[in-house]
Amino acid sequence: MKITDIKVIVCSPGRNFVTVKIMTDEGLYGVGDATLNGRELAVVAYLEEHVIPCLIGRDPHQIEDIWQYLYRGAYWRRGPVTMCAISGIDTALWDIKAKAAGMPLYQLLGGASRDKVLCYTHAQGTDIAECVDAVGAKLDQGFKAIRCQTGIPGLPNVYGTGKYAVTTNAADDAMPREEMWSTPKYLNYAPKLFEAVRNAHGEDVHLLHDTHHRLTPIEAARLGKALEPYNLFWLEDTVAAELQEGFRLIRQHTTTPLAVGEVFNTIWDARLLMEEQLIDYIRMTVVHAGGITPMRRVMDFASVYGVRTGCHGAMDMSPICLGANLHLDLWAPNFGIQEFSGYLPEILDVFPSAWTLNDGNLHPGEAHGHGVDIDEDLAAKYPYQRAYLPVNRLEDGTLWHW
Ligand code: GCO
Ligand code: MG
Repeated sequence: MKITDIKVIVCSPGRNFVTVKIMTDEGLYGVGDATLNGRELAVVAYLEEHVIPCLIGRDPHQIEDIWQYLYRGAYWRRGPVTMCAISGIDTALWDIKAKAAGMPLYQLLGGASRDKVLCYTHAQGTDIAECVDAVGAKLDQGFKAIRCQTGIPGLPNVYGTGKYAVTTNAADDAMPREEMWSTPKYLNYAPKLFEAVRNAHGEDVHLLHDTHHRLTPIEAARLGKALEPYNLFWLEDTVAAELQEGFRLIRQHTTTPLAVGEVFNTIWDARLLMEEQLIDYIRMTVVHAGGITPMRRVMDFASVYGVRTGCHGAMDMSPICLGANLHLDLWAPNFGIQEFSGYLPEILDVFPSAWTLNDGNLHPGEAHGHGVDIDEDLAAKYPYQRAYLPVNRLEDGTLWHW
């Protein structure tokens, strides 16, 4: 088999997506997600100018060699733009291989280790009462695990809450919006949220929380300790992800399980965290990690240290990325949970998907390949819109982690 053509399709059905489509001389094609939220066109240029010309005529079955060629061969390794581009290619190649084999992708990975994939969804409110109600609504929909985020008195527009909770491209995102942050206000308020949610909804639901890299290690340690009575499934992204050593201090002080890694893009970003068992869940995901080939390695490496998986799955990972993640989730012996924030209906129309959601669990489906496609005609009706993630400042104006 030979690669005859590779297209990069950019569309914005409510938010921007970059999709790679690889065609072959045998008529089989595969698709992969290459979306990097807020930096989409940098990945498009990387693919069109530097990757695609090298792959025309190559055998699409040589997934490992193509991955090494694009990663090692570039000399300039790592980084989100590079790794999203490689991921688009790698995911499309696995899609082709599984279609050629006449199997759903999880069979090629080693088969299913479970019947269904537990997922967590999001509940948020501008205040605690609203978030408690939102948790109730998600429980009514059948979800078993719920990430809770609330606005904080005195701080407008806190991440994951209010108007900006749904990660669509809002009209006012054409330039970076500014949010405001205060760690003291947050640390005093966050435990009250979980006290209220447990009081209202009991002990059975798994509760998660995301701090979006905004704390220092000792602040994260304090928060983890304060949340212990509420028995969280995980506390996510407490400190800046670059500071792997910072987790040593957090770990010494709290038994709240820790998750990190949505911004990592290679296994080396998480090596120390896993080797020293400083985390419980690794949040890396197919699109930002460079594809299925390296994600399988991350998952295997994590399993050696008792670390479980918790793939990032917000709406800016396209349904293709979710589909690919779900095949890995169904296979991985050390699977933990899959994030699922859901999609707008127009996104699901553009990306016809074999995966299903039932009673708080996902399944990748039995379609050959990874089971997600792109409707190119429909995609063309939703042109790209420049959109940024927000930036964050402390109350005195200091630029802070977002
Ligand atoms: C999550 C994430 C997202 C990210 C978003 C950035 O845990 O789902 O923190 O909300 O902010 O994916 O593009
Ligand atoms: Mg997060």
